[in-house]
Amino acid sequence: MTSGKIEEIKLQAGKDLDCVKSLQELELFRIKYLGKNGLLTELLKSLRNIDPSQRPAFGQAVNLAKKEIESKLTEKKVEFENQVLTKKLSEKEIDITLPGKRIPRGKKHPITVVMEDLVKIFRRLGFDIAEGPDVETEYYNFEALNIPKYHPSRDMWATFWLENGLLLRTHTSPVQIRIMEKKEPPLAFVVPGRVYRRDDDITHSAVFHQLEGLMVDLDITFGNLKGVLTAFLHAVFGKDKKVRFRPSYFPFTEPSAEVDVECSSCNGKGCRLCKNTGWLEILGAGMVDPNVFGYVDIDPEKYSGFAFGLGVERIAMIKYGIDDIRLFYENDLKFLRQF
Ligand code: FA5
Repeated sequence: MTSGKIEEIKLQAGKDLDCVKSLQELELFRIKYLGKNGLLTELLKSLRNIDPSQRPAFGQAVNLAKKEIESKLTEKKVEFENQVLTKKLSEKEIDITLPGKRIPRGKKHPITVVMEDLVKIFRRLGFDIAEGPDVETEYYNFEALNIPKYHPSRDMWATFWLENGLLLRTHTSPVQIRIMEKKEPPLAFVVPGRVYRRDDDITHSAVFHQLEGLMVDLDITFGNLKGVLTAFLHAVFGKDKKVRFRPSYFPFTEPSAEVDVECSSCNGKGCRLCKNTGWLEILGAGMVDPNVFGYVDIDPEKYSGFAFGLGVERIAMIKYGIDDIRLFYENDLKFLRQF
């Protein structure tokens, strides 16, 4: 095997390439010279039969020839592709006077809109905004809220547990603790946020939003709680919508209450959505339990406070007359465009 053979192949390749008339023929050319069993590939394979002292020089010469042929092939390919494109463009006229395609503009999700409206109402009532993490510790989500380990009330929140004792917060109440740890009364905060529970039916979603509220100061009473929440409910639903406060239980508030609004689907007559009660529960509330103040070093003899946690999806359902909470999260554009 000599370098003469390489020159011979290069010469032949040059002639062959001149005769190539299309991209398909170019592919056949590539296979003939550079393919798995192509002429140059075969030459490289024959290296093992050559005198070892001549191998490096021969190998280099074959690789050089390969590169030359490859670069000519690429040139030719670009030439053919340009020809094809020019032909296509000349056949198909583009009417540049036609109007362009309109790209639809995105909008805020209805839950974002409702959340922003609710926060605005509380801003007007003098509340500040705070936020906390979605991944919480057991301490903030339960313990410091007066829910010790193995306390049956932990079952009120079907929890998604993570590793190392962490969890996805089941409510925005842990942020109450984070605020009170850092700040001294007087306090008035709302906390918008996403929360997580192992729940799934027409009024319960596994991921949903709450707006937590906390007010702590001297002489705060249940009357203040009722006054603030009534002002809020009037601002959201108007003065005519029926609402009711009813006694309830939360480990971190005493006394506790829940607030229901007349069902939007049946106007209080009773239906599948309100489980025939005529009411939809929108929030839990109460006076901060003195035990909770104990965890954050606030003197319960001096200060008192109220807290509440409202379900943003529930309020959106009542406002817009939606009878299945899961519709908010199916990403059906036909549904979402209505807002
Ligand atoms: C709580 O989460 C308490 N942290 C609320 C609270 C805060 C009470 C401060 C006292 C003081 P509850 O589990 O009831 O409470 O949830 C509050 C509201 O969230 C409910 O009234 C309801 O409107 C909404 N909610 C509860 N679970 C779901 C769910 N799976 N999907 C959608 N909304 C829900």
